[in-house]
Amino acid sequence: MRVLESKFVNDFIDMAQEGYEQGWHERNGGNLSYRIRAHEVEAIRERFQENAAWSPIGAAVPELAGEFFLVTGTGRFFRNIRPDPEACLGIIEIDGTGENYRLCWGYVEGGRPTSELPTHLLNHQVKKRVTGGRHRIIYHAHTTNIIALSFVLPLKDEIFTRELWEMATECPVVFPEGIGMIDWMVPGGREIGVATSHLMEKYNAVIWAMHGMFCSGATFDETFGLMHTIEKSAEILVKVMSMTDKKRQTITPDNFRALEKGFSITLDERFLFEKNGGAD
Ligand code: 2HA
Ligand code: ZN
Repeated sequence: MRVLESKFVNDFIDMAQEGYEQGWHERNGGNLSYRIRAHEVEAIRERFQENAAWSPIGAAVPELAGEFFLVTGTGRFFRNIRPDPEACLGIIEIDGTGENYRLCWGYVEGGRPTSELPTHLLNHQVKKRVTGGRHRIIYHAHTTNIIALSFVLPLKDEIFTRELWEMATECPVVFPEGIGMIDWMVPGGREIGVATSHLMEKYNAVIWAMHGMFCSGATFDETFGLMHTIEKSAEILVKVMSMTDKKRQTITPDNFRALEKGFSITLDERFLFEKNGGAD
C-alpha cells in the first residue's frame, strides 16, 4: 500500500489542516506526532527506505525501542502539509536502545523531525506507560488565547485549571485531571521535554508559558478536541477579563462537585478551592 493511502496518514493530515485553519500554526509553529500501530507499519513497510543512518534523538526513550512514528518536519509549515505531505512529514523508526532514530519515509526535500522531537518522544514514552498503550498522539500548537493568559494569570496548575474549568460547563468533563504549567523555558531540547513529560504523568494537556500547549490523546479527534476545548475556554476567559475584572456569577466549587456523579468524573479538591471576593 502507498503510504499516502493509509488512513492514519490521512487523519494526521486532516488534523494538521484543521489546526492551521484555527490559526494555531503561523509559519512553522507547532508540531504533531503519531505512534504507528504494528499492523499499520506492516501495510506500508515495503515503501520504506532501508538502512538510513541512525541519528541521536537527544533524549533516551528506551520504552519506545522499535516503535515507528509519523512526525512533522522541522521548519515545515502546517499550511503546506496537505498540499505537500511527502516534504513536510516523515516516518521514523526508534532503535533498540531508544537513543537514536532513522528515517524510513518522507522529508523528500531533505530535513529531519521537528525540533521538539525530544518532548514528543518523552511524552509518548510516559503516555504509552500510563495509558497502557492507548495514547498515540502528541500535539503541540501555538494557541493564541492560552498564550495571552500566560502573561496575566499566575503560572500554577491549580489556577489555570480552575479558571478554564469555570469558562464552560463541559471543561471539567473534557479535562477532569486538569492542566499542567511550565514556566518560560528554552524550547527545542531535552530539558523542557523532561519537565513536560513529568507533568504528562498526570495531565493530558501542558501549557508552555508565552509559547503554546501540548496535548496527548488516543485518537486524532480526542487530541484535537482537547486542544480545541481548552483554547476555546481560554478565549472566553480573555473576553470576560476584557470586559471586567469581576465576574457577576460563575460556576462554583459545589456546582463542579455536582457534575462528578452524572458524568462519572473525579475532580481533585485542590482545584476546588474557595476564592476570596464573592463570585470570583
Ligand atoms: O517551530 O513550535 O516549539 C516549531 C515549534 C517549536
Ligand atoms: Zn512551539
